[in-house]
Amino acid sequence: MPAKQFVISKLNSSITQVPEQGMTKEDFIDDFKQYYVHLLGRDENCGSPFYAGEALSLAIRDRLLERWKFTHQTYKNNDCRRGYYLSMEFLMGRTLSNAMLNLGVGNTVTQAMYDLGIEIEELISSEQDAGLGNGGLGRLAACFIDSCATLQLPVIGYGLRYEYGMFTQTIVNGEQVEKPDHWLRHGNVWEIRRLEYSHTIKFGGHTELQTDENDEQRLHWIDTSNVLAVPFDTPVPGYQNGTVNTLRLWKAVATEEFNLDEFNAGDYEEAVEAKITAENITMVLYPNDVNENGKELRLRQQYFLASASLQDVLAHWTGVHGNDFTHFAEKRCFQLNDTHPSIAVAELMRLLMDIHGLTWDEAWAITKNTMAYTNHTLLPEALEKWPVRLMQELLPRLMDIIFEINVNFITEASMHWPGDSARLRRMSIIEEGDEQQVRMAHLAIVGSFSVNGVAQLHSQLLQQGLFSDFYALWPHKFNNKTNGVTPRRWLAASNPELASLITETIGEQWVADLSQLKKLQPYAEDAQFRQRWRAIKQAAKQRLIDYKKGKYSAELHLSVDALFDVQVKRIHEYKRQLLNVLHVIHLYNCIKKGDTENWVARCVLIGGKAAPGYRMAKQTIKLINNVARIINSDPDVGDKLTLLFLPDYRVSAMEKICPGADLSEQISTAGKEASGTGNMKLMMNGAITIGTLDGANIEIRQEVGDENFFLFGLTADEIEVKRSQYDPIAIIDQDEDLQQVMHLLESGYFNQFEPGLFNDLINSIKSQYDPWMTIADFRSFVDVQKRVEEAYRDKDRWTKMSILNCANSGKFSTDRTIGEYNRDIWKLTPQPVKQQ
Ligand code: 26Q
Repeated sequence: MPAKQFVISKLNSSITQVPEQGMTKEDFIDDFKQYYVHLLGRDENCGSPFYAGEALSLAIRDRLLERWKFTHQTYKNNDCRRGYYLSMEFLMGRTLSNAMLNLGVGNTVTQAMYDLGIEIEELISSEQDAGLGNGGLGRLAACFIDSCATLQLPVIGYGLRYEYGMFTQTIVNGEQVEKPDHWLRHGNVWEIRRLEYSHTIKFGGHTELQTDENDEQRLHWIDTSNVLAVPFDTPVPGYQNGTVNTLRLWKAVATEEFNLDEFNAGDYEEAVEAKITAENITMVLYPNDVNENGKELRLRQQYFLASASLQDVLAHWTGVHGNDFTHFAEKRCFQLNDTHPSIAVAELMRLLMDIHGLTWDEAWAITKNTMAYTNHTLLPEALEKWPVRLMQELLPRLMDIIFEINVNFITEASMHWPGDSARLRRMSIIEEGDEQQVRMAHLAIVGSFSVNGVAQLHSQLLQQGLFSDFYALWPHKFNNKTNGVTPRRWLAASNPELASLITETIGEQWVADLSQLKKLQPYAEDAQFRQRWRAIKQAAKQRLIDYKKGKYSAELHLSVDALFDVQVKRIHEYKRQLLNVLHVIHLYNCIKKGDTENWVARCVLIGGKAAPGYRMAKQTIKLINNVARIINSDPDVGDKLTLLFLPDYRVSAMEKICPGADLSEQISTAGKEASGTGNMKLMMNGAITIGTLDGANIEIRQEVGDENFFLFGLTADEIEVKRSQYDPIAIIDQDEDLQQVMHLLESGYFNQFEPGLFNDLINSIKSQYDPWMTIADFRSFVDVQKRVEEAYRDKDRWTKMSILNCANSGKFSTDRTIGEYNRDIWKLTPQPVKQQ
């Protein structure tokens, strides 16, 4: 902080009163030219849409900044209760088209660019995706902050500004090859660096009791290596409501450029080492991979996020209320996106006690009344643990605090279950064993007032299984919040043709109140409406074909009349892309046998990234590509069947895929997919789900009705009952179709020049210990796929189902989800902002 505050006294409050920005076509043309020519120094011969995109983005950003300032002012004036969404991932995708939509200037700006001879779509697609997330959890965070702004809730998103986001996937000889995603290479016009709100983050060192000036003993964390957290803010506009919230991402910067003494002594490597170590913290997003569990750099990232964000919130608090924390818990709350930021529980304790002088009891009362935790997984192997030894080295003060939290917790639990040491051992935050570990989920549960799962089944399974002891102790903490997706990006912006038809039919309110889509239901019976619906779907399929053909020069048999069968998501064994491949091989086998009566042409699209260290997932990609090569080049197949692997699946790819999907594959082993959100995007765009009773599929089926959903497979209960007698070999023996599929696979038909390549995959599904029980669901999957074909042959019936899926997708808006978070957990008051 500078000694003397800088104030422009004559400008005073009017410093922020800049001339009002016009919203007409001419205003956008003027501003565009100004930025393009004067700021970016480009002219008509630039040759790349990138700078035109930047110029337009800057013009749009100006309009957001105005509203941002007013929103800020409103929150400040009302001294309202606020929420903070802490997440290691925000998978934002592109910003421009979403910003235009939410500002309500889409048509004006499109026309303005058109007048300049520019196709807006070219500018939109020249923007880099902000891929700061792996998949569902990261995209959920992005959809959540969109809905918070739309509902006018005072919520800030806190995350990390990774220099490198999710890697870019290329396919070489059928295999995934990762390329670093240097998304900031050309700068990022949407972010604003705010050096003045930087904070210092400590690592290492040790703790020491010291006597302060009041003769009180205080613990000090000293001899630390420090790193600076510098915030970069991105505006988050609500849907046409004047609200603009903030996404604040932290970048790690060395506290000093480098050690001058060492530099002068000629020891350059030593001199820059500290800088490199510090700045590595926000260098790269970690892939979602159990092999990455326990890596020190990941813990540094987590603590860096938690500490910077909490210091930021506390600095803002003391700026208004001084050191009086009496009402803090009434005014502030934190939502932890999985356990990734859960070290925040201990960090808030540390800051309140060591920096702000509160007692343990005062600090604990605040912590456990302000933290709320969301769980996103049922896979026990995915639960985060950190070796105590590592924590002691890297975060000694926090480890002390965690031990003390645990002692208090175990004392409380043992009063509930006296003498039940087995249970207490199970529940302890510290796992005993060869190496002591901190169980982050337990820390999050003990330190929170709310624990939620992300779909009904998931929340129920958490209470009955993974967290049953905690549920028995604190049933009131547990609740469900079924996920959603934002209809602005996933319908209004990505599928403008369908959006227009919907608006023409039921009015425009659905965009901010998705339950209105129900009004489409009667139109399923209207032949003329169905025809328009179908034409839009066909056109979207054609665009998808054009897009793909542009990417692959290969001669592909792609027709809009084929059933577009889509499975896009991270590649993981539990998501069972393998089951999909088994079905494709089965269809191929039918064609080869001439068993093609009533054939329905099908185009199977599979996309997704495998974590770089996940062998089975990478082999699955290779298998898909090998099978695709054989099928797509077999003259017997023609246009009956096409299999395509879509490389580099990401947010902007899904925006193109969604509108053109007919069938949505949601085929995880029941009880393993916490919720799923791709299922919701596809449903909203009129795709019909083929799915197991897993995650949010169950609620999708409930909403749309059994007759508009293709259900197959064992239930979560049946899976667990069957597991002990699971005998995939016997199942194969009794199923001729499956035998033939396995024969093709095992004979090396798809890897003639790569013998043995798929042995691990084959062995895994044939093993009686296959946790994902793929073979168990084969027959039921193939049978229901036949019913899919039957339905697809009847165009009217299919179109009705498609309309009904969209019409009943209202529940899956994040506006509903966030409304529930707010009603049950955050309890924030919406803050209307004076519209400009
Ligand atoms: C853990 C340790 C080390 C490095 C990385 C990680 C890591 C990173 C990301 C672990 C998990 C994730 C992401 C998980 C995720 O996306 N889960 C999905 O969350 C969605 C939103 O709730 C659900 O719909 C999906 O069912 C769930 O799989």
